[in-house]
Amino acid sequence: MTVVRVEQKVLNENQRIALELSRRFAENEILCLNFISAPGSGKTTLLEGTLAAFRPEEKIAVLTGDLQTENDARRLARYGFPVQQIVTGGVCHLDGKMIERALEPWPLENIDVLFIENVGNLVCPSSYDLGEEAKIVLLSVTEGEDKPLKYPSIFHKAALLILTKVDLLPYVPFDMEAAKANARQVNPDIEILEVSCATGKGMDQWRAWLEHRRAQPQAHFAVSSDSRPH
Ligand SMILES: Nc1nc2c(ncn2[C@@H]2O[C@H](COP(=O)(O)OP(=O)(O)O)[C@@H](O)[C@H]2O)c(=O)[nH]1
Ligand SMILES: [Mg+2]
Repeated sequence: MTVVRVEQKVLNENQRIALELSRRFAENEILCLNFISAPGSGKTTLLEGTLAAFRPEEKIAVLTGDLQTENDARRLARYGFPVQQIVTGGVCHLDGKMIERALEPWPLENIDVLFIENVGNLVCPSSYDLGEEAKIVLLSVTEGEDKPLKYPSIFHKAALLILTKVDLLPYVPFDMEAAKANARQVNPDIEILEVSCATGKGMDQWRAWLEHRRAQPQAHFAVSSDSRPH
């Protein structure tokens, strides 16, 4: 019982910080997107493909979280936009405090789109809002179509599901229609895209989704009411 109470308190404190972050994002007209998936689903690769398509003068910034190493930040920094690695030192998710601290050196008026690559984990990051406009969940075709049912929380909260590595479909027994039906079972409103960074399939649709979201006025972030300790 004590453990549950402590975790709830940590989450409430995180929600307070997330609301403040979201207020600052809205004030500075920043579109902030929080990418969540299991390790290896293709978050960094998708972000690399995404950054490569922006003009150099665009105001894009990236925060990327990992338990250890700065590998992802090194990969992403090649595209010329500001990138910062958040090494959590073993913590399985990013939280609002980490984002606040990472943003300190960056003038927010110089950012139009902030991508956050969360720590590779399908469970913990879904409980920690970061003030983002939307969560995006990635599921690669090598992971199995049952994952939305096994890990419903993130599929429930995400605005967009990106099914990645679709170039591998001929080689793996992945039922695409079942995967989509499972995702819609936990979240009837979820948008779904199929993407391969290897072949470029679906990248135009992904960019169109992004530009559409950029064109929308930033809705003030609503703290999820069903945040629960994991
Ligand atoms: N075949 C294939 N492999 C991919 C694709 N996207 C990523 N990968 C590979 O999947 C592995 C993990 O990708 P990464 O972007 O590091 O995943 P992350 O841990 O979610 O950031 C790497 O070896 C990538 O080259 C894809 O579209 N097709
Ligand atoms: Mg990565």
